[in-house]
Amino acid sequence: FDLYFVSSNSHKYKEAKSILNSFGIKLGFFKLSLDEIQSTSLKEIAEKKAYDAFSKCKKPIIIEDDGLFIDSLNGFPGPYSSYVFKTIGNKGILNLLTTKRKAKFVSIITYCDKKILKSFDAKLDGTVSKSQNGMGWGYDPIFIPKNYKKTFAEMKNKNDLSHRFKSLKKFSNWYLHKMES
Ligand code: ITT
Ligand code: NA
Repeated sequence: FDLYFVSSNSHKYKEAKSILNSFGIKLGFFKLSLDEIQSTSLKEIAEKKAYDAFSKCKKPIIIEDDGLFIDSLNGFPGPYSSYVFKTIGNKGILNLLTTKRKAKFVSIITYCDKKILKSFDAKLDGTVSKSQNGMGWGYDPIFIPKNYKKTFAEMKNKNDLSHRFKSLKKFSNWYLHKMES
């Protein structure tokens, strides 16, 4: 492989691999848990994570940092999405919400090699559903993208419209140009 995805989360890798494949990019996997600094900036977390990943793997890598930002909770869980999922989970999130349910998923992809550290971000607006629907990983059973009626977990085409699709699309445009020059 020319490019590796570094993450502890194989769900993220599977989706990233399939998305990048559709753009003609093959993606390997280093399953590693990376140190995450405590910061309110996803980009800062992502760039530190990417640098750490490159130092360990010594190959061109990408990492991804995501967050679910809920408007009525002032953006919580945001940068704490991974921890909040492991602690209170989807049930805990549903218990915190009343009528206002607007939320967004944010994805940052950071590329790192010997010379370059570069980030690509994207967001997807939506709402938090009233109950968990469908079988999926992470927040998939409670996130409904804007203009849709189903949760990510119930959709067949999540990978065609997700926050991950959008950030990887930006990344691949840049990456494919870079490989040509
Ligand atoms: P890394 O090792 O790559 O950091 P992680 O799972 O900790 O893996 P993040 O720090 O990016 O990943 O945490 C974001 C959390 O948000 C993640 O653990 C999921 O619970 C959730 N999440 C991110 N993208 C998601 C998606 O497409 N569908 C459902 N949940 C998602
Ligand atoms: Na993480």
